[in-house]
Amino acid sequence: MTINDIKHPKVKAWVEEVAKLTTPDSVYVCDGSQKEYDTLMKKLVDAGIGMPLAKRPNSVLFRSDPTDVARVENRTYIASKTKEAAGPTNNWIDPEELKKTMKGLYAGCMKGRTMYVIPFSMGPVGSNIAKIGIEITDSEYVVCNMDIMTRVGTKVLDVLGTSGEFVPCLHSVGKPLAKGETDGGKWPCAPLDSKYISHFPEERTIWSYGSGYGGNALLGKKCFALRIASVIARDEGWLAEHMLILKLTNPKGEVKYVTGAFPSACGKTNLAMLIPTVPGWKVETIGDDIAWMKFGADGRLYAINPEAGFFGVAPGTNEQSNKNAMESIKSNTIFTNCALTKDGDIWWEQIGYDAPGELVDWNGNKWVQDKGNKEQKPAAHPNARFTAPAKQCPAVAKEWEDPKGVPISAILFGGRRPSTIPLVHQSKSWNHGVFLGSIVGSEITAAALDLKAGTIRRDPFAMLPFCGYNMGDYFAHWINVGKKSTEDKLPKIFYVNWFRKNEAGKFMWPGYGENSRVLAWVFDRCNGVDNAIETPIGYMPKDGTINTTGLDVSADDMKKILTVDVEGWKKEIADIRENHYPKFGAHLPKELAAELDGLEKRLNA
Ligand code: O2Y
Ligand code: MN
Repeated sequence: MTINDIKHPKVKAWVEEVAKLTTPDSVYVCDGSQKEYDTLMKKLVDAGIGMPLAKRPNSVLFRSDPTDVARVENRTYIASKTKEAAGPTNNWIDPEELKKTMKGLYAGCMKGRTMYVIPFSMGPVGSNIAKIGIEITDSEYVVCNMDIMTRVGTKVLDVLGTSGEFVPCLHSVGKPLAKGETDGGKWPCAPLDSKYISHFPEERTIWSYGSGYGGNALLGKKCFALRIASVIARDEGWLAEHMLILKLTNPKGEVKYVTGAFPSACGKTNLAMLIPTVPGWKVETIGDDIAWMKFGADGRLYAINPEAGFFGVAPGTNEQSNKNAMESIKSNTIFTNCALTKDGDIWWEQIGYDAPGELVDWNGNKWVQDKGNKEQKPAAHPNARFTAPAKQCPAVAKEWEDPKGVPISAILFGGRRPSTIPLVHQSKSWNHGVFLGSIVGSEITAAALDLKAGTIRRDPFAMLPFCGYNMGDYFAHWINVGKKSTEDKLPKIFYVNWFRKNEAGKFMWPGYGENSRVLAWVFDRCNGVDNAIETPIGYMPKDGTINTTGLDVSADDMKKILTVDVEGWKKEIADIRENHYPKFGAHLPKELAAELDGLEKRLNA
């Protein structure tokens, strides 16, 4: 389609304005068809950027530039009118100054390229929880990924009509081409210090420049569905969260829906696709990363997954850790920064089998596995990814695209916490649950490249990199959401920790499918089963109410991970008081200060 097929005057005017600034060779409006996807993918393959995989039908491997391998948190900006509106946890730049800088970068930046206009819906097209965005990009790789991750094309323009609301999302890889110049088989992007991932919350606009990778470039995901949507949700009274959504069915066939917020690299995708080890229980997937939740007329929160695909971390994904993900990526999948085998398949660390002979690593170099060499660089980048359609997941729930969303019974918070936090505890109330969300923290792993491994980073609600406004005001929004309904209708809130370690540094809980034992306890708790005791930190499992049949955890370890660590919690409180809550100043809701005091009193009683 061409610009003339756009019937929405505001969209058309914006597209024309961007084309004038960025001077592409041509402009193309995406219809979202398979033919279009195939044509663009062929263009990428012909340009030597994408490599078709003989072993996986309709699947292609990409290698990015080594400077463009992950979200760049230190180049991500919330450019609200004031610094205070962005709050203490976001990078802020004055919006006018930032626009001036970026307009300078955008001027002529699409020379030699096609400018693509992608109309996309976050959420089922036409759902009253869904929202529409228009991404302009000069990257065919981005169009193909957006095709998988969102709903793209003519159907979206139809819903938008001539006056519908949309979020403008402008993206360029920041690598114009001179006359006759090509990318020469290299991933186009700009140097690190001219990458900008910018959000203008008051205008509900996104400008991204210089990166072609993941969350920096697929603007429907973290930029729109979390940073901008969290601002819209605050203004409209709903929740846009960094949460998986799963459907849990008990042996009697009763169903409950659960969301879960876990910082990046805590296994959200694995939990969303879990295969229970407890007989008779079933987990199905609604979403693995983002949940938008709105109140229904019945006072319950209903969640949709705004995405249509999975952008999952490849290393560590295998038949044991996530069989459903392995099934989902057998075809029609885009792989980025994985290693390539001689016979045209992908390989990555912990894929479950040794490298089958000589590989080409994510840098494009010959790589032969040397298991004796602990210093050997990985063949796949630690943040290598697969982009796969959600409908290919064998565990996807039949209602995953229900435009009404699914009613949520429980919200889980969690993080990688080697000590203190028990396997599971339930909040005493909504506000106490908001307190638990506000103190979420996680041990840093290698995946967060710009942070020191082994330390705990507080990541409230797992939204630290994704909240589009002042985090103190975000806490207040959660408190206010609780006032819109009653405790019996609001989801119950739990804090889980799969990552407790013993003195020798070994995990005490096996995780993965065994987490279904905790999900079963949560389910029963939501059903009013008498399976908990009240403790100073909240409700915890009564002895014997977590099913341990066939579980390989000693009684001693079980006791340790299900006991209140009073001294550990006292240290936690001191850290929250001294280092965490003061950051939010007057924006910290008084309800959370009261919850902290209450917890301390109960622990000292
Ligand atoms: O590194 C990136 O660009 C992607 S980060 C990501 C991708 C999928 C789901 N979650 C995340 C995250 O960082 O939370
Ligand atoms: Mn995520």
